[in-house]
Amino acid sequence: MSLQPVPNLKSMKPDTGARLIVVSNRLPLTLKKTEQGWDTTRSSGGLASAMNPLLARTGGDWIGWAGDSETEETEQRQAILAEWAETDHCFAVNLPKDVVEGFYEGYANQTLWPVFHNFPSQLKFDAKDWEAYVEANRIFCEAVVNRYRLNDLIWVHDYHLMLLPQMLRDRLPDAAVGFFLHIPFPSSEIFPVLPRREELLEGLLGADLLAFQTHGHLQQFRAALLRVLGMESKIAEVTLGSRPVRLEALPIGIAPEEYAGLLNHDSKTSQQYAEWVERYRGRKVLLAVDRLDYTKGVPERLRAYAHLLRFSPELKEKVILIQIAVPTREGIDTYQDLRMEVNRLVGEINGKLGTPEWTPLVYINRSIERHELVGLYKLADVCWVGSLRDGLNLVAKEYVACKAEGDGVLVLSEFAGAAAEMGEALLINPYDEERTAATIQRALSLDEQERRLRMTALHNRVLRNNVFHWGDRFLAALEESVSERGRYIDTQPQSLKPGEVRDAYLGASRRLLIFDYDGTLVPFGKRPQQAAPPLVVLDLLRALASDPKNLVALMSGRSADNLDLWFGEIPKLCLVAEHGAEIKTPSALAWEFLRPQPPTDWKATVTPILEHFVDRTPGSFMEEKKYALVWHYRMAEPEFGEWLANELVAMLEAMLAETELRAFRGEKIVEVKPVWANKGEALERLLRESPDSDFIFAAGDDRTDEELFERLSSNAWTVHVGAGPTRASFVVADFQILRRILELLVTSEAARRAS
Ligand code: ADQ
Repeated sequence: MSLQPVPNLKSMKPDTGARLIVVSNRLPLTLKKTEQGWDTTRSSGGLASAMNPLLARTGGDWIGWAGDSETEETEQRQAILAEWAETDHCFAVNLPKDVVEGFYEGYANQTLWPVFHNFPSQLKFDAKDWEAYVEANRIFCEAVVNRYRLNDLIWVHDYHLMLLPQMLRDRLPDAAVGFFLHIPFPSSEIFPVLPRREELLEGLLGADLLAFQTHGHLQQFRAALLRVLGMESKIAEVTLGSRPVRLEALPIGIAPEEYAGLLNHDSKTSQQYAEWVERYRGRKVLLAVDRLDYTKGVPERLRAYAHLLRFSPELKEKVILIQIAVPTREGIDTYQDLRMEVNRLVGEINGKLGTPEWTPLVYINRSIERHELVGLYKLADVCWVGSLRDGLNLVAKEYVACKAEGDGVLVLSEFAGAAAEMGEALLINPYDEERTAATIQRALSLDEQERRLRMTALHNRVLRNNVFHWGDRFLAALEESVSERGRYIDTQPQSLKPGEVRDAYLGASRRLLIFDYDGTLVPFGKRPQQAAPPLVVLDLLRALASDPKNLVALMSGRSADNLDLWFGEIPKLCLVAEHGAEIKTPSALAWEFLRPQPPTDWKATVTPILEHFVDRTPGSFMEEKKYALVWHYRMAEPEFGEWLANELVAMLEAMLAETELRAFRGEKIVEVKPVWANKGEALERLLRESPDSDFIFAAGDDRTDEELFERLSSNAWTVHVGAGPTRASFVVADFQILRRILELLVTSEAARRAS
């Protein structure tokens, strides 16, 4: 059997000649055992609907499970699988029966599916299912590795295969691996309930690109990274050592030509359509098409429909709802319960509200042919998508694609990902049956002009953002992310060589030296006040600052009072307090604010939150600075401290989103301060103070120093103290090595003068 061809095939294979390998749990073809032997059917569901036409156009291999486990290997079965490989480039992965049960029906569909759709109450977990999930991912990995050729692009799909990206990274370190999540990503409140959540996130981070259906899902993913792994990320990127993981929101599309082709050139579709027009003449048709899954809101829709009929007697015999419900995951109890509930509601509606001439609800509990589906889309006056939660929902787009004349109304749940880009639909909250009924009533009576305006805008957008456009964007983002790897490799910091820095120092005529204090010149004390400078540090700073060629700045998160107390006596030393909020230059007598003093009334709101965290965390405490509040947890139990710090930052981020304040993680601290109070800003001021420096040296150990390193040019000597990722050009292992190098600079200069 070959896949349905797509008209006007245009190869979108990248010019590099790279092949595409698509990996998903199910292939677009399913093996079914019948009484006559093995047979091939089309797989149902959104992933197959979307990827089929895309892959037909791009070319490439598809690796997936055939939907049936090998119980007895027959010649006929072998022959079918060989034909799939030959004709359709579909390569079946063999999953043993017990692995399928634990992996597919178990962890994927009874643990991940409910949690990812925000239904934690439906979660079931068995550690054996998890093992099967790991094993299934391993079998998929083996299959990909066997087919992989250098430069291939590997595109992994969906929640069944969340461990696969990292498994592939381990086996094929240079491979380009992209991952697309078809379902939503849950809120950061719900994600942590997931057993084995760390492994899942780590598995995903093996990819070069992680793409989601909406920005909302992407943000939830970032929040989960922060909360569960303590990893910070940028809006569009997570950095892992030398490799970036690009993050994208790419709502999936459909292949509109497929629908236009059936509507305009297929006789079976026209015949079927004509038959239905005749059958439902004089009645308005509402249409709903779903897999029979509890996330799709079928009972909620039926109850809303019953409400509509009860309270709108004028609709009697004038309206009909056609509900198509494809059976799915029938081996799972929850789905059987749902099926019974829906059957009961169908009976009740038709029994209680119908008349001898009128069956208000037509319920079709099977998969229907494509030409029938397209005929129904064309026929329907209203398409009613009522998902309680949905990654995107293709039915919404398919319906709109069939409305080229601008007729018809889309009623769409605000909890479907599609709502983020289909604003002209009438949006509903499917949990509110009464208002949903009112919206359906409105949809049925919307005046023609408004109807056309809304549908035309939707239709044009569905044509534009089609599945090919989506595929292009995904593959382009994947290639871009892979090419960015070089950027990180080139900038891997080198170990700072004392001889080289000494030569540059001696050769310079004007020098600017910037040092962080805690963790850079001295080790951390248990409490901030215990890290007073030893004599050797004071002498070192004094010697460096006294050199007429130098401007030396101590740039710290500490308060101005604290810096004055410890370093105020050193002549010509420039001090920068609170990460750059205040500065005291050698030429000035007093401290200067880098920005006009901001209001500090926010402290009254943030203080009780930090106090609550102090209360919960033995050994932690709060520090108040002029511009900032800091929660220190250096003395708390390390894992508990990290865990709470993630929670605190996630909580504060949401709370401070609209303000100029941000919550920052530092070395065992969470600090709330204005976003502008950073070392990068203070640097501008120092460069004005010493404009013609031909030697710039900056050393620091934590995230606040990274802002400084980022702003300095590549000619500067940027030095990170300690382990961990950094943007600095050089690293030293600890504060002692840095001090020794600085001493070398001082003694070398003195020796040169003496000679
Ligand atoms: P699904 O949960 O399967 O997909 P959806 O996006 O609605 O949900 O796709 C269903 C597909 O099945 C559609 O293409 C539809 O035409 C087809 N279909 C439905 N009922 C049918 C029937 N009775 N007969 C024949 N075909 C039928 C997952 C996510 C979605 C996401 C898609 C794609 O859950 O949120 O939109 O992947 O990314």
